[in-house]
Amino acid sequence: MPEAARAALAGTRARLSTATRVAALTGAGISAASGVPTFRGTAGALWEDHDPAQLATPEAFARDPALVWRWYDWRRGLIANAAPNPAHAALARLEAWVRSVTVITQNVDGLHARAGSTDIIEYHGSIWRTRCLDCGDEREDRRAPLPQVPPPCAACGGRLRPGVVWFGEPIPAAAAAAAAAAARGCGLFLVVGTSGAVWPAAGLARVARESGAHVVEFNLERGGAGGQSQLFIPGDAALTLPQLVP
Ligand code: BJW
Ligand code: ZN
Repeated sequence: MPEAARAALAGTRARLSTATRVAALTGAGISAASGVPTFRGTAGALWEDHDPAQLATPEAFARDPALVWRWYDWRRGLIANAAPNPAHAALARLEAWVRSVTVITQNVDGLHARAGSTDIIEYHGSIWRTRCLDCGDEREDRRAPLPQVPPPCAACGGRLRPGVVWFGEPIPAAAAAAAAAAARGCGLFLVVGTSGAVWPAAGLARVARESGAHVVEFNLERGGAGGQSQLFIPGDAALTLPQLVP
């Protein structure tokens, strides 16, 4: 690890030793080492010639629900067979060090919970939830693969959609409020494996910084904290986060 990164780790460790509230904003990069594809960049491979960011839209779903459901079914299978990696485990371990650790995740994969984190805000929803467009029924469904794609609503037989947040849709109010409160109330704000391309999640680092938090970014390349990070720790989060929380 380069000297600058080593110094950034030491600085972050010093902050951790006095912190009482830590918040971590995580993105697809934290699950990359678990084999879950990211959305953007070289690691984000196309799926059957489709750009993932183009599929995660209400327009794509309205145009071709079967296509979008096949993509989600494929991802559900992938995630069901994936395991949390050492980066998820390090954030879970942090709870033994710091009184309050809130994980604000943009990921829908549920891997933070499987790693043992207990205070998780699923900012963009969950791939394991469904919502009926006809009767409003919401429930968890962990079957992977789904027996039928698109799946029918178990309550009314109507049309289901994945319980996630697509472009142009609001962040669920409770998640948005809890994330803003965590960003405002923490002394240390970790930004892990996100491109910072998607709002309003991308604005949370600024909220934290303006409320007095120290902001530290973990990523392959700097930028996910939108210029708000005081420290940057380069590299695979599955290697760097465990060095912060051994
Ligand atoms: C590693 C690594 C390793 C890799 N270790 N690092 C300005 C203000 C507010 C909103 C907007 C705005 N401008 C535009 C908007 C609208 C829009 C938006 O942000 N668009 C941008 C593209 C410009 N935002 C929205 O529409 C949001 N809603 C909204 O604004 O509502 C307003 C409203 C109010 C009232 C009524 C109605 C509307 C909703 C956004 C929803 C995003 N949804 C998705 C899909 C979720 C479901 C699913 O998973 O299928 O969320 S899109 C996708 O992007 C997904 C992700 O959570 C999200 C962020 O991606 P992430 O996690 O950052 O991943 P990548 O792939 O981009 O980056 C990976 C990073 O990891 C890279 O940096 C790598 O370097 C790094 N990395 N390997 C460490 N091993
Ligand atoms: Zn229904």
